[in-house]
Amino acid sequence: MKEDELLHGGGQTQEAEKPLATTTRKSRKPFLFIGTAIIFVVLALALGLGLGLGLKHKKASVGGGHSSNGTSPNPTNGTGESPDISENIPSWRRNPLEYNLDMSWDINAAPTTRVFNLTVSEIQAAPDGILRPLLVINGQFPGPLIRVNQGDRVLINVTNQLSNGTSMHWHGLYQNGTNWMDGTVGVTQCAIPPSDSFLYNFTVEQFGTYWYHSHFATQYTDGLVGPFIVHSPEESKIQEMYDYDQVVLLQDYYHNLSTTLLPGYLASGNENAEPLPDNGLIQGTNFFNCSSYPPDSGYICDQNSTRAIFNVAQGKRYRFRLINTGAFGEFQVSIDNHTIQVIEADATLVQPVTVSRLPIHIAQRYSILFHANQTATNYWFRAHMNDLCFSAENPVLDTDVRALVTYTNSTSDPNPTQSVDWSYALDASCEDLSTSDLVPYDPLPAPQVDITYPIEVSFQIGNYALDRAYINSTTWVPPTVPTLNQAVAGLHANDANFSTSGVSTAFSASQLVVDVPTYKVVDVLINSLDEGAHPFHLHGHQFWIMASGSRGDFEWNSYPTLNLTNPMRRDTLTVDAFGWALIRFKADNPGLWALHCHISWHMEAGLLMQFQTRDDIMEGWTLPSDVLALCDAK
Ligand SMILES: *[C@@H]1O[C@H](CO)[C@@H](O)[C@H](O)[C@H]1NC(C)=O
Ligand SMILES: *[C@@H]1O[C@H](CO)[C@@H](O)[C@H](O)[C@H]1NC(C)=O
Ligand SMILES: *[C@@H]1O[C@H](CO)[C@@H](O)[C@H](O)[C@H]1NC(C)=O
Ligand SMILES: *[C@@H]1O[C@H](CO)[C@@H](O)[C@H](O)[C@H]1NC(C)=O
Ligand SMILES: *[C@@H]1O[C@H](CO)[C@@H](O)[C@H](O)[C@H]1NC(C)=O
Ligand SMILES: *[C@@H]1O[C@H](CO)[C@@H](O)[C@H](O)[C@H]1NC(C)=O
Ligand SMILES: *[C@@H]1O[C@H](CO)[C@@H](O)[C@H](O)[C@H]1NC(C)=O
Ligand SMILES: *[C@@H]1O[C@H](CO)[C@@H](O)[C@H](O)[C@H]1NC(C)=O
Ligand SMILES: *[C@@H]1O[C@H](CO)[C@@H](O)[C@H](O)[C@H]1NC(C)=O
Ligand SMILES: *[C@@H]1O[C@H](CO)[C@@H](O)[C@H](O)[C@H]1NC(C)=O
Ligand SMILES: *[C@@H]1O[C@H](CO)[C@@H](O)[C@H](O)[C@H]1NC(C)=O
Ligand SMILES: *[C@@H]1O[C@H](CO)[C@@H](O)[C@H](O)[C@H]1NC(C)=O
Ligand SMILES: [Cu+2]
Repeated sequence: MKEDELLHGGGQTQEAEKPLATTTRKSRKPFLFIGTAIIFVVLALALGLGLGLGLKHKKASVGGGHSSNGTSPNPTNGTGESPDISENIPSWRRNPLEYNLDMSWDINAAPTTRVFNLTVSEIQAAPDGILRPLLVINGQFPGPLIRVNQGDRVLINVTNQLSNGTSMHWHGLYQNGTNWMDGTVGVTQCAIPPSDSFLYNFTVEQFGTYWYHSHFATQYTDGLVGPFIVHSPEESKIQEMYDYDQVVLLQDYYHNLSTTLLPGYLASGNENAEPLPDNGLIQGTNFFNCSSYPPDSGYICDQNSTRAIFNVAQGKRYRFRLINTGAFGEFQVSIDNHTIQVIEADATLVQPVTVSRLPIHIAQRYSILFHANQTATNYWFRAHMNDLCFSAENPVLDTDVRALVTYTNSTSDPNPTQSVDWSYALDASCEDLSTSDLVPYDPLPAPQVDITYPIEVSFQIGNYALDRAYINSTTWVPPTVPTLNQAVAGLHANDANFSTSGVSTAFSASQLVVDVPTYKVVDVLINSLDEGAHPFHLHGHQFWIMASGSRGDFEWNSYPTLNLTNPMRRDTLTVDAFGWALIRFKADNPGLWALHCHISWHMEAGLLMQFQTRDDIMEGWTLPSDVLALCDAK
């Protein structure tokens, strides 16, 4: 099948593919297939229950005196009164069943080309009951599941129906040899202009849990996020550990467009007071108490939103692939009465580690396993938003973000004596799970270091100065011409400024670009002088975490004795408040790669630097004409 035909509907599409039996699990297949149809992990929304049970659906400005606020719809106690959910899901809400990963997917299928269309537009929608402008993909929120196998080529046609530019970044994927498909506006591409489209075309060399999001200013915060799951034959070794596989999106959530909130945040004299989330969502939904806002707030609020529901069957084992697609808030995840086992962090399989509560910061992913072996009733799945790391309190925010885990297909709130939260205190800090707890399942020794680049992270807010973030003395502002385009042109022209070693002098003052000699092993010592925790993400690589600490400084004396055997490797690491981290990567992937804080507000405030690697390969590149053409539009 030609790619052109695939693209234009001539052939098999993602949806049209028949699920094939995998070779590794043949004996269980028929059971699983039926199971998927009948007792599967339904992640059903309780939408429509209200209709069935006579809840009032008054539309009013908030504070209109609704009596049902913040609680689940009336209990059905498993009597099956809820109407078919698909008929009651508002058209803008993605059916969460789409995030239920059918276990009959063929992880051993030969590499193929898979085609997706992502059309981005702006609508009015109310994910938690409050109506707001929301950016959606293919008309729905959150974004569609992208599911492929390792080795597949993907063709993803992103069409922009917004009045602003957009882009899409494939978080965690290497893009080895296709740096211009990385989706990072100002680094690897110009924004896709309104009414235009761009075809992302790359092969997927890794496997595990990834996600995609707009990488244009703070835009993803307004709805442009979705899961990107890659399977592999290598997964057979862990598939034995679970019966069902489920994507779970967690995110903090604002009732206003990020572009509305941004000017206040960046305003002069603002002491880095980030906009505070108004709510948290699981699978793009949650309740919100309409009466939290005064009647004259101007918000339109319907007290008919809902929670995510996970149906489980007694005795079955579940894999939940948690993805924090939020802007600012860390979550601490737990399931009442059930311990959870962590088996994957940022697409690195890890030796199972049992925890009761798991911290997950912005852009990180964890796969957790749990066994539905408790008394068959309802329990809370908790994603506690850690507001202790916020600069202030938002009175309307309920940090206790929950979904329902039900053994009995009922939507009643759990009985508080039966569903009991873990007594361990919530973390007061926003630290990651200790790296000593995370041991990669497939060992990979860290190579010896060649070059070390220390960097300092700070926020500088003076009188009358804008609130800007700095790496050393640079605060990033996206350039009109992406640094990749500049570098390729400069290398072609044999401009020596573009093939230096160390901090590059070829770019403008708002670009901190470190040009790394080919194949060198690089350590970056991130030293934070800031009072907040920052989840740092490196594009195009997984890094080894060589050492990290809260407070204090890296002990240079310890450098020769760092553990090289099998340190944890991932793509997003939280650097603690006033803390530091030493991360290591091999400069073998050609291109311009961003290293940035993934908190939307901080990146927009300038917390981004770049590495330029493999000049030897880049000097032979000619950027595709469609990539260059993005910069021609006005
Ligand atoms: C993508 O959209 C094109 C029209 O632009 C359509 O022909 C094609 O079938 C779509 N492909 C998929 C996988 O949805
Ligand atoms: C509903 O909101 C009202 C007004 O804020 C409050 O008094 C009441 O306790 C809330 N009820 C529930 C169940 O949260
Ligand atoms: C379940 O529903 C039945 C019928 O409405 C009711 O009699 C019973 O009390 C309910 N049980 C619970 C635990 O709510
Ligand atoms: C849960 O109940 C609803 C309503 O009766 C029914 O449509 C659905 O099939 C049930 N789901 C499971 C997993 O039993
Ligand atoms: C992408 O989709 C748009 C809108 O349907 C279409 O005009 C364009 O031709 C598509 N691009 C490719 C490469 O198929
Ligand atoms: C995708 O990229 C490959 C490799 O560069 C190329 O051969 C192919 O023609 C591209 N496909 C489309 C539809 O542009
Ligand atoms: C588009 O960009 C402008 C300028 O930054 C901003 O005011 C507006 O809110 C943006 N629209 C959306 C939907 O983000
Ligand atoms: C809530 O009620 C409003 C007004 O009746 C309706 O437009 C909206 O679709 C409902 N939302 C949900 C999630 O059911
Ligand atoms: C439930 O499953 C967990 C994880 O497999 C196990 O540690 C625990 O002992 C089981 N508990 C019961 C009551 O079977
Ligand atoms: C959940 O755990 C609590 C505390 O250990 C216990 O009291 C309760 O009975 C458990 N719930 C069920 C349904 O077994
Ligand atoms: C950042 O600043 C520190 C302290 O001045 C310096 O040692 C380091 O070399 C600088 N790093 C870069 C990448 O410029
Ligand atoms: C990227 O490809 C180059 C060959 O061009 C190879 O040497 C390198 O190991 C690859 N890096 C990754 C991270 O796959
Ligand atoms: Cu940050």
